[in-house]
Amino acid sequence: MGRLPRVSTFSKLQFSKYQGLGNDFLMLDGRRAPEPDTAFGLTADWVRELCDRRFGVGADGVILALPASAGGELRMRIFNADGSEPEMCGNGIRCLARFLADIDGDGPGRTWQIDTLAGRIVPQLLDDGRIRVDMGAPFMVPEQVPTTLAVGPAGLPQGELEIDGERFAVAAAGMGNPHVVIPVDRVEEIDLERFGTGFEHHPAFPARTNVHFVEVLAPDHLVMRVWERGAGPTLACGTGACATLVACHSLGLCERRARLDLPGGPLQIQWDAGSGKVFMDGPAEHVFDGAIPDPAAVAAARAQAAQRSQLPPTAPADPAAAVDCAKVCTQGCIQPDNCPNAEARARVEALLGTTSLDDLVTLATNSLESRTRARFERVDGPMG
Ligand code: ZDP
Repeated sequence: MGRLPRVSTFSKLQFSKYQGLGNDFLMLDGRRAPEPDTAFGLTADWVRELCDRRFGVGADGVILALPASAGGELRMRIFNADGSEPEMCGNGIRCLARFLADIDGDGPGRTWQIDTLAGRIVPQLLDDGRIRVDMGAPFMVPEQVPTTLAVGPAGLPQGELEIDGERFAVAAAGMGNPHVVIPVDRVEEIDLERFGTGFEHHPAFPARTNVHFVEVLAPDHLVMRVWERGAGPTLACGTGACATLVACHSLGLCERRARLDLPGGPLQIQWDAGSGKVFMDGPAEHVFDGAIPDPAAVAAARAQAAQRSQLPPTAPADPAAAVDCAKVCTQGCIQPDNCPNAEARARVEALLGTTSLDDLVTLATNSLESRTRARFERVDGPMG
């Protein structure tokens, strides 16, 4: 895993970090992105680098706010820490609502019509600062989860699965993304590392799955532990909490409205009998703002570097042969395959290609200021 390149070398990409019950995300605002589908030049590799908690910024995922794609106000794309792109995310869409409210200065009552791969999702800012999300109706038809488990007596995909020699009675439901729910007597006794990945990659789930062990404390109070598809153990999963309530109510284990305790804190979930929709209430908090090197600029420079490393070693530069680009290459480089200044030119092109005029001016001003300061210090000794 490569190190993230220095921000100062490339133009910057502003991001903000938000978390919902410790499920944390890097938010990028691309609502005015000219090319939404390639906005930010994000690749799976780049998402993995960013989300790495030691070599990167660290997060469970990356969320993009983009122009609408299906008649909504905007579109949300989410990427898991492993670079995969799931259909929906519950804690993430609450973080997105809080992020937009913070940027645009929205207050309680504000709702957003958000297009996602799981359809239209509608978060609303509540008076107490939490966010209520209309998560839509759950998916309980095997193909829609997707799962190969057949619909059982409880009206949703059910069955027995064996993981690492242990048999578990499970149920499955979708919230646009897949979830397997495993009722157990005591969640804290479950070896998540041993069983989590086994369920995530079980053939009964062709698109992999999120995994939730749940213990019923009371008809309106459940406690769960989460192993997420593409992220591993997390402190909370909003779509998972919704799927867990739907599964547990269908199995007759809880009411249609319950508090779900996750390692990161509680969510209030309600499965409305009339509309068939699931509603989730929970917090979302800003953590910090930062800047990362613009992936497009880094990719361009890395491609250049890779290209250069393939070039046959150039004859040692003959100073006599040194070319003054400014004078000679006015109509473009005269020896593009062997230009002694290729490195500098590539960096300038990358910088010019991805830096706004304002940023360029700031850069120039800063460097002029620091050079002037240095000159004065050389002449008169350090400034008091
Ligand atoms: O479906 C998946 O691959 C999930 N890992 C997506 C992220 C879900 C999330 N944790 C949530 O809260 O629903 C953001």
